[in-house]
Amino acid sequence: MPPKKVPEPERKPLIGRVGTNLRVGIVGVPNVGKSTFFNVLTKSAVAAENFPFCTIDPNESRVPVPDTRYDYLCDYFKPASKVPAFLNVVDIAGLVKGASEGQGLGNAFLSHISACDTLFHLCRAFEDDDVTHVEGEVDPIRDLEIIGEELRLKDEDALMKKLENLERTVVRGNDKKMKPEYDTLVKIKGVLVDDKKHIRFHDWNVNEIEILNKHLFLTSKPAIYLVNLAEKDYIKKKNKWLIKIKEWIDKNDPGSVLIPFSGAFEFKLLEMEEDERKKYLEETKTTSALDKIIVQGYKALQLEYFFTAGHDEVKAWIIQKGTKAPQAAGRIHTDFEKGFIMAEVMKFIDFKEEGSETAAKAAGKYRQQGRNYVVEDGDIIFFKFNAGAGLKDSKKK
Ligand SMILES: Nc1nc2c(ncn2[C@@H]2O[C@H](COP(=O)(O)OP(=O)(O)OP(=O)(O)O)[C@@H](O)[C@H]2O)c(=O)[nH]1
Ligand SMILES: [Mg+2]
Repeated sequence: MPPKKVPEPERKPLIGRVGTNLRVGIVGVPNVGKSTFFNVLTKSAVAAENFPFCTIDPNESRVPVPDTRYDYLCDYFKPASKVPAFLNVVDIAGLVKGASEGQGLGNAFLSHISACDTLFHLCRAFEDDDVTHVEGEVDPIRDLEIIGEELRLKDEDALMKKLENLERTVVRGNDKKMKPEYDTLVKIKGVLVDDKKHIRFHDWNVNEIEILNKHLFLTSKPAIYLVNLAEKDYIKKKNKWLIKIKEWIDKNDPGSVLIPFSGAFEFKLLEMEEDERKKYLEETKTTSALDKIIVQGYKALQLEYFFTAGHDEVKAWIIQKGTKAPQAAGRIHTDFEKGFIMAEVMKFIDFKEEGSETAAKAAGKYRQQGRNYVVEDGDIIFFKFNAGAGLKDSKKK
């Protein structure tokens, strides 16, 4: 009898860790401005000095996700409590060639990368003779190749160990239960070792994703490329490396986002008083790149949020993309999920256009949704649930 075909669900599961407490890790070769970027992004003050391997242990911080919808809701309700969504960011030690074999700071920080879910690949495209480069000349393409290869080698190493173990039980021990996992790992080997490709560049099916998510390989994590430019290049939006990096991404990591920024420029802005900053941005006709970086990082983590909004509180509740209404309700309280009855959903744009909750309701734009409703980013929701002792809703009075 042929094996039963499992139908593909309408929505493929996401590749990566399950949960909402996900992190973006900043990776790159040493001394390219990772900690400086971390500091300006999270308004922290971790050591960022001019010597390679200044960072050893990872630093973690969180930064609010900028969102004009959230700002609008806060302005409208003037709530007593405001809780935006946050992006968790980790500053990791620099990686060098041979890191997967213990060079530089060795293998420890590869486990730090492993604890992250998306990577900000930071590369240096600014010239500054005073800032040491471990590989000599400034060459972001070479640096990207080094990082890509180290991550791939590390995965190869982990994969081969897992395969070796499974070979014992599946091939020699005839363990049927582990056969699908073994077969998937053999397929991963084809991509990672034979084709020398990163895992995420293959179209995996549902069953394979389940196995990938058990192992969380480094090269299955999505990436965003951040190019650190000199301030003057950032202002002019010109740098000889930008096109080359874009071409490299199109070839090696198609679909990934490239964002140019300048650590020096962002640092300068941070040091300025508000008025001074405004004037400087007008003069240079430039804006900070940080908001865009945060938003893109958040997207790459495949996280979204819905809002609960009222005079007590405006809050962004973080969910994974594709979350259905009862599970979204469960983010607020497990009782909301257990006793879920319905979600009353208003699109942000409808709320804004109609001008109030009542007007949106009158216009029929406050929709009642059931258990199968997939929550969309930016939905404003009130949940109705059964708390054992009758109907309740999530609206705070
Ligand atoms: N000119 C210039 N220098 C920068 C810029 N960003 C960082 N630097 C300098 O580069 C040096 C290294 O910066 P860090 O932020 O510590 O670099 P890192 O990548 O965290 O380094 P490791 O932790 O050692 O891997 C410091 O002297 C910074 O002041 C920049 O945008 N322009
Ligand atoms: Mg550092």
